[in-house]
Amino acid sequence: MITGSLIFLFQIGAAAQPNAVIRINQLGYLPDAPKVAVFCALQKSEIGTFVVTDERGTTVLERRAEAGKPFGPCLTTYRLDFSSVKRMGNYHIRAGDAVSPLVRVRADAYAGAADTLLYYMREQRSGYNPLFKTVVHTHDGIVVDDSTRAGKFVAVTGGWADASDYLQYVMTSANATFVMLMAYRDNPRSFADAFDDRGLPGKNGVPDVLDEARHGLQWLVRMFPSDSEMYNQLGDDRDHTYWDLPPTDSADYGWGKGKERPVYPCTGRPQGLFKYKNRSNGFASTAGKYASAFALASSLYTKSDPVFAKKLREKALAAYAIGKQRPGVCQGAPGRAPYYYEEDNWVDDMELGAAELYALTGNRTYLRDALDYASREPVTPWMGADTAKHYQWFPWHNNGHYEIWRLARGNDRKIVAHYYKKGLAAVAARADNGFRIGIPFIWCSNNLMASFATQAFLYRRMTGDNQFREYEQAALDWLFGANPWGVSMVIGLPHAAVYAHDPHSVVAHEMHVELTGALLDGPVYSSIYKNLLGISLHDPDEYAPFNTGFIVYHDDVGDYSTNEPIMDGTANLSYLLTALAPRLR
Ligand SMILES: [Ca+2]
Ligand SMILES: [Ca+2]
Repeated sequence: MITGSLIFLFQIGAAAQPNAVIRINQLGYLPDAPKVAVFCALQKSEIGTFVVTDERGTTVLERRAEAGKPFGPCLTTYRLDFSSVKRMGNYHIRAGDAVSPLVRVRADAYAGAADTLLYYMREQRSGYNPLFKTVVHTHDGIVVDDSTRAGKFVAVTGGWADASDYLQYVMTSANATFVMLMAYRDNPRSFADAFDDRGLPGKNGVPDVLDEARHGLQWLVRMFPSDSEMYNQLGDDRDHTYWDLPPTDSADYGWGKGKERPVYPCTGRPQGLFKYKNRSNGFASTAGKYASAFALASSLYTKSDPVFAKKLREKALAAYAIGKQRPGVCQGAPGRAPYYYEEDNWVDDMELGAAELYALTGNRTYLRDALDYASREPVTPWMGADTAKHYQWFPWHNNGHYEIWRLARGNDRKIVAHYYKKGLAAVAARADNGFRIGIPFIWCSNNLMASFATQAFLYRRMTGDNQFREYEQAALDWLFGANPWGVSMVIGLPHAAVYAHDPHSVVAHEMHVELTGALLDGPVYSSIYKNLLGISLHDPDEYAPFNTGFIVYHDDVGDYSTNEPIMDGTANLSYLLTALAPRLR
C-alpha cells in the first residue's frame, strides 16, 4: 500500500514538470458560454496561434493566442478563446508544446453537479450520519458563557460539522440552509431524488436538496428554542486536540472525554472562555441569518407541511425582532487557539432576513427595512480588497440584493443591481492577469471565487448586462481546473478528473473514503501559508513547480489552509451549479 502510493506520487511528480500547460474547466463548457483555456508557462516564452481539434483529430479552429499578464508561477500566460466552437463534443487544444486535457462542450456540462455536492453535506451530518450509519455527537450540549443559563443542558444534536473539525455554527449552517432552499426555489427541477431524509440511498418523494435543507432547519430550530435563547455555536476549538472520527470524538470540554459539547449563546458581549476573546457586540448577524432561513423555508413548506411552516414563520419573526433590538455581530467564539470566525458585518444578514419576511408576509415595512439595510452596505467589503480577516465579511456575497430585486419594483430594482455592479467592478479591476482573477487569496479563497461568480450570474440575470461575463466565467472555470495547478477544487465530480486525493480530513484519511462533492478551501497567499501554526506537508509536493508564486495550493492532508473541505462553501456553490444545469423533468 505504502509502496504503491510512493510510486504513484513519483509518477505524478514526474508528470508535473512540464514547461508549459493548458488549463481548462474540466467539467465542461456550455455551448453558448464564453470558452477560454489558459496557457501557462513557467518561464518567459512566446506562442503565436493555438489549435482546437475534434475527436477525429480534425482542426476546427486555429486562432491567435491573446497574451496575458503573468500570474503566480505562470510567468507567461495566454488566453486561448475558443468561444466560437459551439458544437457539442470532445476537443483538445494545442499551443506551443502543450496539449490540454479533454475539453467538453456540452449543454448538460453541469447536470447533476449540485446533487454531487450533497454527498459531502450528508457526510458532514451530525445526529444521524449516513456514512457511519449511527447517531454521532449524541450528548449535545451544555450552555456556557451565559450568566443565567450556564450549565444547563439543551438538546441541540443535528446539523452539520463545519469542516474537518466538528465545530458547528449557526452563522455558516443558516447560510448553507438558506442557499440550498434558494437553489431549490429557483431551479426546482434540477435536483434529483435518490436519497431519503436520513441521507440513505433510496428515493423518498422529496428532492434531495430539500432533505438536506430540512436537516439544517431542524438543527436551527433546536438552536433557537425560545425568544430568549438564541444559540450560536456548538463545540469550540478544544475539538482540535484529538484526530478522531465523529462517532468516537474524544474532545474534552472540562467534564471528561467524549461528553457534552459546549453551546454558546449570543450575548452581545465579547466571548472566549480562555485567553482569546472575539469582538461580539450584538445579535443581529446571527438573528438575521435565522430569520432569512426560517422565512424562506416557511414559504416553501406552506403547502406541503403547514404545521412546520407555521413554526418556522413564528421563529423567523421572533429572530428578526431580536436582530432589530440587538444590532451588531455575534461572532464565533475562540477556545484555546487565536482563530475564530470574525464576522464584522450584520446589515447584510438583516437585509436578507427583511427581504424574506416581506416575501412571506407582504408587510411593506420589511421591504423598507431591507432597502435601508442594503444602502448601508451596498458592496460586500472584501470585494476590491487585498485581504480580510477570517470570515470577516460573510456571507461572501449578499443574496439580499437579489431577493430585493425579485420582490421590488421600478427604481428599487435598479438600485440593488447597481450595488452588485459596484462589487463586481471592484473585483474585475484587480483581474488584469491571464486568469482574469481579482479576488484576494485569503483563507477559503474558493468561497470568494464561487460567490463572485454567483453574484456576477445574478447581476446578469437581473440586468441582461454582460460586461462581467468574462470574469464570471473565469471564476467558474478556476474552480474546475483553469488555475495554475490544473486541479478541480471539488472532489469527485465526474468528468473533472484532476482533484484532491489527500484532503485535510480525518474521515477521508482514516476511513479511506473519498469526500465526494466537497469544495476545498483553495489556494492562499504564500505569506499566509508560511505563518499558520502547526502546518506542514506530510508528503512530497506533486505541485511544487506551480507553488513558486504569490499563492500556493497543496494536495496534502497536512495543509489545513488550502486542502480542507468546507461545508458552507460547498452549499454556497450549489446555487450556481444548479442554475447552470438543465432541468431533469
Ligand atoms: Ca430525497
Ligand atoms: Ca454578515
